[in-house]
Amino acid sequence: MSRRMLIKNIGVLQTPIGSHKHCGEAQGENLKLQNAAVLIEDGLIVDITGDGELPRGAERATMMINANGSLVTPGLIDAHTHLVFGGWRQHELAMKLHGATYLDILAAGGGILDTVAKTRAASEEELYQKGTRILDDMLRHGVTTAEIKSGYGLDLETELKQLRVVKRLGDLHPVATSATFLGAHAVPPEYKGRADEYIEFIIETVLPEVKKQRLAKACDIFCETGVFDAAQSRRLLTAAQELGFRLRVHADEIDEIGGAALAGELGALTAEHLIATGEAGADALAAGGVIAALLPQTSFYLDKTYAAARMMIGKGIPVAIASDFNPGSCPSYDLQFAMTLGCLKYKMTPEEVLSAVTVNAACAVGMESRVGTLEIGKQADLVVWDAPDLETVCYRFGVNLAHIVIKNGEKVV
Ligand code: IZC
Ligand code: ZN
Repeated sequence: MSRRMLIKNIGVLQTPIGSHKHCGEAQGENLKLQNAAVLIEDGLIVDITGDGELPRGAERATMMINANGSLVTPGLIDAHTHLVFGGWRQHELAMKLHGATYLDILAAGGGILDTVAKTRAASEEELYQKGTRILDDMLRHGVTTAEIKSGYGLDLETELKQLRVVKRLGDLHPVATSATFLGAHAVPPEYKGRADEYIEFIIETVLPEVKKQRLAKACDIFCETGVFDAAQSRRLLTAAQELGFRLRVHADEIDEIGGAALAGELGALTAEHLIATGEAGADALAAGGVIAALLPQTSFYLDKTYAAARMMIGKGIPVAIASDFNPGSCPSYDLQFAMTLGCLKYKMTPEEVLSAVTVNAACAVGMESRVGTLEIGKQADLVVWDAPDLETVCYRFGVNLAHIVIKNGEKVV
């Protein structure tokens, strides 16, 4: 027998429409249905109605949810996280209070490298259990799909261990995962001062193994001062592209050293951060059809400026907003706070922000045919909010307003 769920008394159902990147004017185009209902069968949306009408077949629903006049949106998609890691880095707070910057801490062997040591030391089971708890809480906050990067192994064994954990989380947890190989996240201690040789090692040894074991669809690199320069990034990304990986780039997080320009030139799927990206870098992104995955909580936590989102939208670049959850530059996976910052700091409208955390984020993880919008035939991933409208979700902060979360047609929160 098929499973049928009816969600009724939806005050407003708000969603972007379509399975494509929303850019320019379309970034802010949302369908809004008042007094709506959604019928779900075997995990898929089979009907959506508005104006108080009920879908045909609603009476045969075996489960009913009364939204009591609340807002319903697609499940949120977090298109940039580093959520599988050992330990935390709370000791960096004191270093920051004494004036050390993110890159100072990394250059002194801490930061990412501190997490690398802790991730190498952690068992696969420990990482899995910790990842599960994090995903449980993300789900409670309305996130139904998450991209997860490796990059805290920086050796063959630990990178594969991290990616196996991502796969197991995706197989067993309600939150769907999309794995990204970020072996070029930092130069490991064994290769100190030999970044070119480390890039060579990744290309020759690690990338082919990740591909063979089908542990990631995308390859990413931290293109940044003191980490990997544009030439090294080009070498790795070109090799990855030849192996069939989609490309993502940590670009211009702190300094504009050519990451965005490279992402545009190579036609990367995404360029992420873009805090320091100027007009020329943005022009390259627009020309390459690259999604800008912006991470406002990181600007907040590093006390930096904010990416020029309005300039990018004006150039027709599709903007996604993600959390960047990681133990250093952003120890928060609160995508609702990122949405608030999207309005306040990027000057994006709530409608543009919704597209940024749903349809454009779905495109950024290559899952746009299944998730990211509420439409007939799409997976039933949605959030019933403890709010009457999207404005409320964007306006309030520091509280979790996700009330009921449905993943694949199952009530999971
Ligand atoms: O662990 O610091 N920026 N990678 C690039 C990060 C932040 C994560 C970290
Ligand atoms: Zn990141």
